[in-house]
Amino acid sequence: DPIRPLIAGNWKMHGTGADLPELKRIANGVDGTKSDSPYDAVICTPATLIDRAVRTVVGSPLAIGGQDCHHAEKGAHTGDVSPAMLVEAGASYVIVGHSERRADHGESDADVLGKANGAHAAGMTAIVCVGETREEREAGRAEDVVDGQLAWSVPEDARPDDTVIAYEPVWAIGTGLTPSMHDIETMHDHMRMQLKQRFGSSGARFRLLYGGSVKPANAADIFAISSVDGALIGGASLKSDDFLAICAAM
Ligand code: G2H
Repeated sequence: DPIRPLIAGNWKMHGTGADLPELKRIANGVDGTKSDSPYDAVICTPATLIDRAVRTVVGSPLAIGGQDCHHAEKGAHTGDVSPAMLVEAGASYVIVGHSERRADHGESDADVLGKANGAHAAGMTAIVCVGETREEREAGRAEDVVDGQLAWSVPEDARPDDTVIAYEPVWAIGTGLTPSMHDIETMHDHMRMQLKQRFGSSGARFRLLYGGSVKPANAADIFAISSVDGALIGGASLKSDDFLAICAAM
């Protein structure tokens, strides 16, 4: 069977009640019904919006996710949100290890691993982000860096139905810069090989998303790469016209 693509939006720290009509337009425009749409789609909103977002998109094929979670189910962790809390709010996916969290909050691979495990324990699909910085790429270390992140932040018992990998080169995020199609293909092929080595035949089934300045103008080229199984979209997921144009390119 072909891998079912996933188109994931990451609203980052954008999104209040005023954005729910835009979310509704996304939900209405995403193809098909849950059973026959040609791809899965999710928008990861701020935690404060999840409950209302879920109620806004109910009945549509669009899922709602979170952007981060704590690893534990509950406890004395002021300001944190647990995986179980996201699930209760209605999230079915959660992004973990986004480079903005790795950078802004000093999250290590071990932290990300814990969050992915917590997400799994709560029944969510974890979208685990990996990707090199510009300095690492220029030093010829991009594949080594991504290998390390995959090895140490993807759980040992990860499965293709509970774990998605998003390759987001840090220098392509929100900058308008994208790697060449050849560079994306090379990295995705490399990640696929690593996952097969580690997980055997199931390694061939994980969804590998590309993220970093995906927009309507480049989506078709990116989706044409056979080892790309979807996208993680930041800025262009905030506008229904852009997000739906990217979906239409799948
Ligand atoms: C990368 C991406 C979404 P953008 O962070 O995760 O954001 O599409 O704005 O580069």
